[in-house]
Amino acid sequence: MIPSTLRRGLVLAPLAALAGCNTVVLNPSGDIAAQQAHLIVISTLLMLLIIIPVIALTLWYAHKYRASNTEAEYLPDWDHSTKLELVIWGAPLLIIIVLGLITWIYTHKLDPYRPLDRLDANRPLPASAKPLVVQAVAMDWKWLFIYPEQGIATVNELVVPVDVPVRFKISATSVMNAFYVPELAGMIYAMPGMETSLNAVQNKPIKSVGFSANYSGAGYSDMRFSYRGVAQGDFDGWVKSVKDGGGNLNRASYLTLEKPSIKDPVRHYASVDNDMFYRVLNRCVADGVVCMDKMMMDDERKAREMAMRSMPQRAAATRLAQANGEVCTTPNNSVKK
Ligand SMILES: [Cu+2]
Repeated sequence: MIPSTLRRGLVLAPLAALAGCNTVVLNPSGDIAAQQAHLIVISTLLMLLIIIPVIALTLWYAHKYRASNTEAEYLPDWDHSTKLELVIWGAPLLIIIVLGLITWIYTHKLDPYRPLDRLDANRPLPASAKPLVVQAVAMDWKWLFIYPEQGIATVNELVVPVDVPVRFKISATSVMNAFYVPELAGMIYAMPGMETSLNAVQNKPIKSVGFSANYSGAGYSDMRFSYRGVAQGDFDGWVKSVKDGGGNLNRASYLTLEKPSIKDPVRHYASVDNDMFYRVLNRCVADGVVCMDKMMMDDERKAREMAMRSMPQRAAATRLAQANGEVCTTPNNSVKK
C-alpha cells in the first residue's frame, strides 16, 4: 500500500519531466514566432473556457448521481430544458465564432509571403528598411544558405542581423523538407522544383538551431543547422570573414555538395554563381540539362501548335485569337480582376 502523500506526489511526477523543457515555441525572440505563440495561447485559453467546466461538471455529476446517493433528485420523465439547450449549443458556438475570427485575422496577418510591416509589437518597419534576402536549400541531409546580395553561401549555418526583415526563398534538392527555426517563425515546406517564401525578423541576439520539420530519410534527425541572430556590425564582420575564407560555390562544387551526406560540419563559400538558386530551383545545375521553366514554356508552345494542327481551320483561328488574347492583353480589354 502506497502512502497517500506519495500517491499524490506520483500524480505530479510527469510535470517534473516538463521542467527541463525549452519553451522556445511559446517564448521566441522573433516577432513572427512571437505572434504565432500568442495565437496558440489565445486559442488554448478559449478552448479551456469549455473544457474546464465540462470536465468539472462531469466529475460533479458522476459524484452527485452515484448509485449510493439516495438523496439526489430522480426525474425519470425529464426530457427537455430550453435553458440547458441554449448553454450547450450557444457557448461552443460563440467560442468557435471567436476562434474562427481570430484565426482568420492571424492567418492573413502572418501570411509567410506577406512582407513585414513591423519590427515588433512596438516598432513599425522604418521606411528605409531593406530586407535581407536569403535563399535556403534543403539538401540530403544538410542546409545550404545563399546570400545573393553578399555573394556568399554557407552550409548548416544561418546568421541574420537583428531587427532587419529577412526574406527567405526556400527550395529543396530531392525530397520535401520543412524549414523551421523555432526562434524566428513557423515552419515552411521546402520542395524540389518549387520556391516557397518566408518573411521574418529576429528581434534579439540569439544562438539557437533550425532544422527540417518534415521527415526526409536516413539523415533527417541530424539535419540541423546553427542559427544566430547578431547585431548588424557583427553580421557585416561575419560576411567579411566568410568572404576572406575562400571557397567557391559553382556548378561543379554544387554537384559534389549535393551528394547525400550526414552530420555535415559548417562550411563557408566566399563566392557563389549568380544564378545558382535559379538553377537549383529549375533543376538544371548539371551541364546539358534544360531548365524547368524553359521546358515548360517549350511544352506549352508545342501543345499550342499541335492543337492548331489538329483543329479545323475556323476553330484554329478562334483558338489562335484566344491564345494571343491570353498573351497580350491591353489594359482596356483585359480579363476582369
Ligand atoms: Cu503537414
